[in-house]
Amino acid sequence: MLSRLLPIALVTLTAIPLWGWPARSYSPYLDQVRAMYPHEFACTICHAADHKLNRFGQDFAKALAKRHEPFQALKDIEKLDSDGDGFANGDELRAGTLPEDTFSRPIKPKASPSAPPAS
Ligand SMILES: [Ca+2]
Repeated sequence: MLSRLLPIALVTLTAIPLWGWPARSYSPYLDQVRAMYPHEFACTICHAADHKLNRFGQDFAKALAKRHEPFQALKDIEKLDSDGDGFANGDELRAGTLPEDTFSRPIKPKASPSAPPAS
């Protein structure tokens, strides 16, 4: 029985890569971003479609080269505005918007009418 199932198992396991096993990448830097900011960011936070670093990724890489520690490198670039949209990277990361995408911005809170003074 085992001798009959073994070839089937081998063919099945061999064919999995051909059918496209779900692609996953791993980055300790992405883990650090997710640990510091409460949003499910993806690899695209630092990488463009061609896998090259985007502007935010380049700023992070420069900071990491100086600090050699992802937590401090992210803290160092929180005040930068990598995409030039007028919002600091840290504000974008906390809001869940993309610090490398000019069209992804935090929503500004609407001005609320001031409460009448207490009498
Ligand atoms: Ca942005």
